[in-house]
Amino acid sequence: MHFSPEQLKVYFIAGSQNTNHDVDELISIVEQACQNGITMFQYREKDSSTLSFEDKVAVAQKLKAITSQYNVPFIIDDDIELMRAVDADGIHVGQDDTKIEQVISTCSDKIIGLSTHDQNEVLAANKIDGLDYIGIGPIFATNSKAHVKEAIGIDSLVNLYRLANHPAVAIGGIHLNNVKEVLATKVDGISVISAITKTNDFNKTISTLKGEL
Ligand code: 3NM
Repeated sequence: MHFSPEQLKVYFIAGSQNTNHDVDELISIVEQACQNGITMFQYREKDSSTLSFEDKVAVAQKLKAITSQYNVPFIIDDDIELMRAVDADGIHVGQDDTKIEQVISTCSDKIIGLSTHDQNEVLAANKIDGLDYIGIGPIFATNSKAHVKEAIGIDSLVNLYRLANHPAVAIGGIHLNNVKEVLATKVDGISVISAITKTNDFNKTISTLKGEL
């Protein structure tokens, strides 16, 4: 699938560790998120996840069947083999994951994203050809990720986004009560786990993350 920065607007991330290891719940949430207007989805099976590679392939196939019905790009977190097994639309890596150079050289046909947290990482990302977007975060404190870095806050987001020469999503601790401050920075998109996995009103949550409410 061709990448466009518009796809970053509401970028939902989840894996079974975010739904109490309940895969059916994960699939149901992704379907409702797609129905209510997410613009990108990342399958991130990590941290306390207990799924085997075969389990992940089976879940990813189901998730991809859903996202493709809604034309939502399907991205895999840090697993080139899984990405290839399900022919996902893209791959996202962090600084301590598979090296971005390896991802670029082997996945040039895919959407490619990289997480960044500070000025050095953004400046290094600027030099990477073939990178489609970066994540900047964590903006606020979050419990959704193991070994998460310290929150950087809105002012650092503004500075890092200004330095960046790739489209960027803000991530980490973004909820309905603070999303307006993040949207005011004019960053290309908002990326969330718990704002969507824990919502009981998908339409309101996703519309608010888009800045429509
Ligand atoms: N990456 P929530 S923060 C997956 O800073 C992830 O790179 C981060 O979850 C980073 O929206 C994060 O529930 C967790 O805070 C985001």
